[in-house]
Amino acid sequence: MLNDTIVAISTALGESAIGIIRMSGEDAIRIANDVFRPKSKEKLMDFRNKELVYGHIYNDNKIIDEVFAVYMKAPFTYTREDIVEINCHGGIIPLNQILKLLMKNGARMAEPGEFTKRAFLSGRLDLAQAESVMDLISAKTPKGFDVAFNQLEGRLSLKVKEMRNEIVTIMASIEVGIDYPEEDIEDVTFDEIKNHLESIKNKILDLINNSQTGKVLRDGLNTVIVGKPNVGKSSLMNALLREARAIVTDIPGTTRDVIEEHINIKGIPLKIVDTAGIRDTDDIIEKMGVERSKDYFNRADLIIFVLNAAEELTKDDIDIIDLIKDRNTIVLINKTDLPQLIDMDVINKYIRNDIIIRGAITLEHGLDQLEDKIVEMVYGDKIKKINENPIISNVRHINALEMAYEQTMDAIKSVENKMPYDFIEVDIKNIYDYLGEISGETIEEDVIKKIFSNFCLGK
Ligand SMILES: Nc1nc2c(ncn2[C@@H]2O[C@H](COP(=O)(O)OP(=O)(O)OP(=O)(O)O)[C@@H](O)[C@H]2O)c(=O)[nH]1
Ligand SMILES: [Mg+2]
Repeated sequence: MLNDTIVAISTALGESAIGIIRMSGEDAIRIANDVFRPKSKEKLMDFRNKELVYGHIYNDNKIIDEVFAVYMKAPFTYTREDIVEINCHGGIIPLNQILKLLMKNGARMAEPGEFTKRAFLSGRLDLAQAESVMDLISAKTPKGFDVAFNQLEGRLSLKVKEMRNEIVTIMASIEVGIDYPEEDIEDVTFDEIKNHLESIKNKILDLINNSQTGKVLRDGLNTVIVGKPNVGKSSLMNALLREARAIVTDIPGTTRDVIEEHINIKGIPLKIVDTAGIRDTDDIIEKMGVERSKDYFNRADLIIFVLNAAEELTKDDIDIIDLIKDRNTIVLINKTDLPQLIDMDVINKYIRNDIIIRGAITLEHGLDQLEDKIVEMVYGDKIKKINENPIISNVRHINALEMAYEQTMDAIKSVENKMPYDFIEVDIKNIYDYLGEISGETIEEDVIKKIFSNFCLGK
């Protein structure tokens, strides 16, 4: 199917000033010459490569629209094929009429992602880069866009290529071992292989560690505010949102249901959830709220646990402390503007000092520190490493890296146990293949199909 000429509307349908129709393939220029009449010369192909040309689209002798057309000659185009783009008026009628006309003249309607798929199949982009195109388009935050853009530029691909080259080197050492078994080079070779494998293992691990950040930058950090009733959870939600979203009263048990909102804190997208205060209660509605709180709590990436400084710790607090023990948590000790009754000695017994923030949310005290803490939680001490390494957010890439990591551990074990060379070689070949899945060098046809079918039409 690679030889036919495909066409699609590449801009969003609606009422916009301009809409773009893109056509790619051998017949693109022939079809364009049939329907487009430039104002100043005979045909589109009489103009310079990539020159924007003014004229009209004709169906037989009837003008359909006034447009600009551009001819991009292969091979220096997105698909590496001849491409013609037509900029027409952005309404549904002109776009659809021109699309139909081009199809009548021999173009086929493109499948979703087919332009990018051709870019991949022609070697213009590798698979990771092709996938980033979609992430670029669907990015919801500037940081998410940056991550995708870096990937399009090929930073991940380069890293994968480096590792695969290193594996080729290891394979060469193994071949030496296999080819000259009688020589006394065994120990040297084993050491050498192990060093290389360790280095690869660390590189893969760095990438995997960054992927958590990548996921957050793409989907938002799932943050849940918990605490017993009346400690100031809804007040915190409102303060972070900078609007009075949740109802705040001095009656414990005010929030009965969960409230979700999306916010951006210092460049990090958060999905923030205010929950019903967790306590033992007989009120049936409140009880349901408490159950839902626990549900959200279990799925959170980050928990903000709020305590009231103006009260002694209660059993409800201790119960929650128990729940958050192994979780990613920030503890806000709120209402520090009131006389303090909370016993810090007890708190310090249960909670690490570096995750505690003190403040008075109604006075906006501590809000800034809390926001900084959230940023720190996301980037952690990885800030430097993140800059050195590409951030990965694509689940398929993360899975491939995790498989490659497992295989590397297996290979290291085999080397340590001085297993036969051909045995070790199998593990190492697997690492090579899993890494190759990221760039698309070792991947099944149907996986590729599935990836591109998730694209939008016209991309
Ligand atoms: N003095 C003082 N009062 C505060 C502070 N933060 C919240 N409050 C008050 O505490 C009361 C309860 O606040 P909420 O934000 O409704 O508490 P909540 O944790 O959402 O309570 P539930 O929804 O019942 O679980 C309100 O009267 C707030 O004005 C603070 O920092 N200082
Ligand atoms: Mg509330």
